[in-house]
Amino acid sequence: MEEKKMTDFVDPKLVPKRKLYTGAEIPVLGIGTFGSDKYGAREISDAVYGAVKSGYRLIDCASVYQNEKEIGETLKKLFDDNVVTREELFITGKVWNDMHGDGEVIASCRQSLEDLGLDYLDLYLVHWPFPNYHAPGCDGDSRNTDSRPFFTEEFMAVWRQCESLLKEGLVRHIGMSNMTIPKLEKVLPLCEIQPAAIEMELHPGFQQPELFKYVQEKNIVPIGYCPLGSPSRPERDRTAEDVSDMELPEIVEAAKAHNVHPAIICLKWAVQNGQIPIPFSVKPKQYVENLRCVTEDPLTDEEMDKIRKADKNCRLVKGQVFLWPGATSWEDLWDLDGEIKGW
Ligand code: NAP
Ligand code: SBI
Repeated sequence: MEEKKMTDFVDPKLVPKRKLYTGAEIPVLGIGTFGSDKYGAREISDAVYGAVKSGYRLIDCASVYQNEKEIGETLKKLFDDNVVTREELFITGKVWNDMHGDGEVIASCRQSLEDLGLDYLDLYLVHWPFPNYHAPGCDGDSRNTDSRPFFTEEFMAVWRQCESLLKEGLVRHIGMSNMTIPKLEKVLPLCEIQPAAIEMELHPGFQQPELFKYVQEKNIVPIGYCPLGSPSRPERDRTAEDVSDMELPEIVEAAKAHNVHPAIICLKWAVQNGQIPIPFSVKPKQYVENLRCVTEDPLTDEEMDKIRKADKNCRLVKGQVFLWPGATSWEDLWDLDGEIKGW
């Protein structure tokens, strides 16, 4: 019994929290739920059960992951089994790119709430800042001719719906994902309700230092996706030049020094750097060690500094399937020269 306790459970009270600008608390690490076209809905919802039982309190969901119904069944079981109460969990949802129209954000959020069996979400994000759709599981070359670039007015129409969700009490915080500084400069002054959190790709090989600093200075909490460099990501999100974070010498060296898997170093670095990483795993050994690592044996300042210098500026989720007709490269999505590309 004692050994089971040691290996399978991390006391959630020992997991540090961060405060959102409302004063609400969010755990410094959560579990992702995107199966990368490799893991099915049932496998993921079972992992959510195991993860919450192990001490996780933050769950990163999205309608496009196509598993909210199964996760809803899991949540019901967790509540029925008295593992956790709704108020102890922090659940994020996201509106997908094909639901940006008039009333569609509200309809999509209501659908997610119904599927998840909840009456509110803790955080609701605009998944991508443009209304481009491609079918789940499509390949990297697929393009939708109806795709559109970012327009401030169109984004703000989406955001107004998020604001109304918050005013209605269906969500407690709202936020954005896959933003850039030029886009934030356009929209933040127009927000009646500021984003509480922004989800962005963050891992040792892609640290986005300018965007990260910008977001922190605005008192917005940065949630880091692909914190381990997403080793199981779909083929469409792979190129020959991509770095493998867990093989970076600085990560491997620290892993040896701490006698842990390189994944653990990526997560310790993320949390000590002020991010909220949301690593995915369906494997109990992995997801338990991922959570436990934030409660013990921190990296030294010297290790943190070495990892900071190991940044390769290597974006993994390039988003090329969202390109609009006339766009030339996935780089057009990310405003690299400070300008928002469009028609
Ligand atoms: P990730 O968390 O960086 O990588 C997940 C993979 O890492 C797992 O599938 C597993 O590979 C491996 N792993 C996990 N823990 C490990 C450990 N302790 N030791 C060794 N390997 C370990 O990448 P991700 O799933 O792409 O991203 C995480 C979450 O971020 C997603 O699930 C999703 O919720 C969110 N996300 C959001 C956006 C957005 O646009 N907002 C985009 C991407 C992702 P194996 O399965 O092969 O063991
Ligand atoms: C999907 F289900 C389909 C496409 C897709 O592309 C970019 C990466 C992403 C996302 O937006 N959020 C993820 O977790 N993965 C994704 C997911």
